[in-house]
Order: sequence, then C-alpha cells, then structure tokens
Amino acid sequence: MDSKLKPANIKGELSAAGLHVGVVVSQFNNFITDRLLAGALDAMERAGASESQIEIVRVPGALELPIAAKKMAQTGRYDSIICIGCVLRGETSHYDVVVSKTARGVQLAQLDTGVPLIFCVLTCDTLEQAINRAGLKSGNKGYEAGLGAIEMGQLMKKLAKAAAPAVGTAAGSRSASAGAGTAREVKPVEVRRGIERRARRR
Ligand code: INI
Repeated sequence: MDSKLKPANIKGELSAAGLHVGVVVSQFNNFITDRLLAGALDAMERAGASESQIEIVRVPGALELPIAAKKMAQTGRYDSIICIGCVLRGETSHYDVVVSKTARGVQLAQLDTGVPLIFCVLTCDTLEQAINRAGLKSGNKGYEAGLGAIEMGQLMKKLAKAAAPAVGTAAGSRSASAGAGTAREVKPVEVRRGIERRARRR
C-alpha cells in the first residue's frame, strides 16, 4: 500500500546562479581529460555559469587530484569541485594502486572539508572505452560531472540554510536566547559550581 506521507524533498537546482566551481584536471592522458573538461564546461555553461564562476587547476596525474582538490576546498572559495582524470589499465601496470588511491583520496578530502568533490576519473581497460566515455557512444562523463557539481553546490547551500535554526522554532528561540545564533557551551566546571550554589542556598 502506498503511504499518504508527503515528506519534504530537498534537492539542488540545476542553476549555476551564485555558485563558484573549481575544476582540477589531470594532465596524464590529456587527450581524454581535455574532452572531459570540455563536457563539464558545456554543462555548467548550459546551467548559466559564466567564466568568472569557474577556476581550473592542472595537476600532473590522477594521484595528485586529491591533494589539489583538498587545498582548493580549504580556501572556502568553492561550492563544489570537479576532479577530472583518466587511468587506463592497458597503459598502467600499477592501475589498481592509482585507481584506489585516487578514489580514496578524493573521498577523504570531500569528507574532511565538507565541500562536494565530484569524481570524474575514468577507469578503463582500453583507450577506446575512454574515448567512448569522453564524448562519443556513452556520452560525456565530464558533462555529467558538470551537472553534478551544480546540483551538489546548490544542495549544500540549501542544507546549510536548513541547518541554521529558523526564527520562531524551538531551536531558534533557544539559540537566540543564548546569543549570536549558537547555543553557549556550558562547561562542566560551571555546572558543578551551579550545583554547589544551589546546595548552599538550601
Ligand atoms: N596518472 C593518470 O592520471 N593516469 C594513468 O593512467 C597513470 N598511469 O598510467 O600511471 C597515471 N600515473 C601518474 C600518477 O597519477 C602520478 O601523477 C605520478 O605517479 C606522480 O605522482
């Protein structure tokens, strides 16, 4: 049976309005990564972004994506960051190491900084597969990443607003009475002194 509940849905709009997006691009396999970048820029342009809202940083290879993305995220300048790379099994004896370190590094950086890092690293067996995913048969994964960056950037803004207590709510009035929007932290020693004062009054 279908539920009658209609809970609120929170989703980021596909509009670049008010967003600042970073893109970090690996130069290794740049024949592919340049196409992924073009796809990402196309998506953001269609979402209404202008050049001034986008910054591109280049790194040598996929393994350098996480540190550059983390450094960019820590500046606080970006609502989301796209990480673009391409690792080919045929060309790389240490393929699994490069792929797993890159994916893990990007994920850790995203969770450490709280800035959405869109993972746009192709991991393919052959160059042909990569070509297909960078603009031919299977579409362009960079385009998907561009849309992902816009949607996540807007979603983060909404969630940040949702987390701030609204005026008129119980949480809002509690924090308002505590001062500048955040509840004052009560230290254990203050609690103890309060108990002692009350005990003396009795
Ligand atoms: N970097 C890639 O982005 N893709 C690859 O396929 C690749 N291969 O084949 O090794 C690759 N290696 C370079 C690596 O990412 C670092 O840049 C390098 O090891 C220096 O730290």
